[in-house]
Amino acid sequence: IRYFTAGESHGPALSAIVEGLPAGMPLSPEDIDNELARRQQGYGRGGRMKIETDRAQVLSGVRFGSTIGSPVTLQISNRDWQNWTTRMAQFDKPQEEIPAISIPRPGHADLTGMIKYGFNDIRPVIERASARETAARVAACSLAKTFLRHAGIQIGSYVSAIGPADGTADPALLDNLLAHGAADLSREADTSCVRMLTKTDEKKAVAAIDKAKEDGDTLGGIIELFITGVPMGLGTYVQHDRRLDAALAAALISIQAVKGVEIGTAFDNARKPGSQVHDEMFIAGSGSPARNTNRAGGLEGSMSNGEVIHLRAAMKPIATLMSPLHSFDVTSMEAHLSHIERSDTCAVPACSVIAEAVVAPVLANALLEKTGGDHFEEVLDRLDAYRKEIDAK
Ligand code: EPS
Repeated sequence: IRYFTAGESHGPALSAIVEGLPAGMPLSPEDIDNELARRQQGYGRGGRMKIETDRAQVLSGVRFGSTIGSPVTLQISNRDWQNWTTRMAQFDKPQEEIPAISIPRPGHADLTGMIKYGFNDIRPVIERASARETAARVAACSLAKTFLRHAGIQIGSYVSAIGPADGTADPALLDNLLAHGAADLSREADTSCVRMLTKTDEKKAVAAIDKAKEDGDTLGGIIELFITGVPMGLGTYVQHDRRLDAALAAALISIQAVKGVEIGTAFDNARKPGSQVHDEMFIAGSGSPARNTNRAGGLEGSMSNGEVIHLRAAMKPIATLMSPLHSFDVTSMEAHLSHIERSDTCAVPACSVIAEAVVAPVLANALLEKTGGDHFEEVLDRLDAYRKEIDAK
């Protein structure tokens, strides 16, 4: 499965082409649009989310509620486009001069982007560097997420920190929510406006966001991602570019503002001796191998090891500050406070939904590499046979 997205934040639409899904996979509009709606939630978003109601129009690759093996084209309209037809016109030159944005924001793509692409205006950089692009990605990846769900693989997440507000879940609560698959965890997190798991944590996070907004500041945070139902043996250690841990980390880092990824308790593990890190193996009463801990986060030798996959991602605070930082004007080369435009105070809850999305094609590809198959039933039959083979060992 591979996909591309296109579209500017304030252009007419975002689009995506997704190729490589097996034919015959059941797909409903809700499989895509529910993920788009989840991505739009979250306390701390700015005015834009009040304008948009993201829905994907399917332009190819689906017939009578099933994929047909050909590329799927998805399109999401930008409602805000109607306010930008002059500033973002594709061909018509504006009647009056549109002032260039010339003061780059520290932490954004602005300065390097304009120099690299030869612009004297930051606008074209903002338009594509914007996290609005993630709407197209979530739509594209929702197809892989649906594929995995049908294959018994569930992806879930919650937010464990927003700025200084810690919301790390109680391990027993987490185990409970993961017991029947990671989708339960996400359903629970979705009931909170910050996707945290207790009301006390939610309150602290909301207060932190309110304070940041009042100060003209922004907040980042930490996302916990869990994937359940992954059979042992997806990915491989035999070649660098087929390592599942590397591909999952790359997918998460590709999300705008994500700057750190951790697999299991990797950073904690680094400070401890091996005897306190590696997850010991036992033979359970049922006769199958079992572990009491999962510090490796479900990945050993760059392969899934049959345990729950646990990834953590760190999102930096958004770079557009209403109380701007020091910068300079690229036209006059004089010191100036950085450019301000409408933005979010915090987008960590949305980022957690995006994180769920972007890992889906990675896992779906690892699964397809194991099973092969052009038709969905063929894939499921082979997966079923593989699961039985593992269980029999
Ligand atoms: C974003 C800036 C804001 C966010 C946007 C990401 O948009 P605008 O400039 O239109 O106010 O709302 O996120 C989305 C539009 C979205 O759909 O998530 C940025 O600069 O990254």
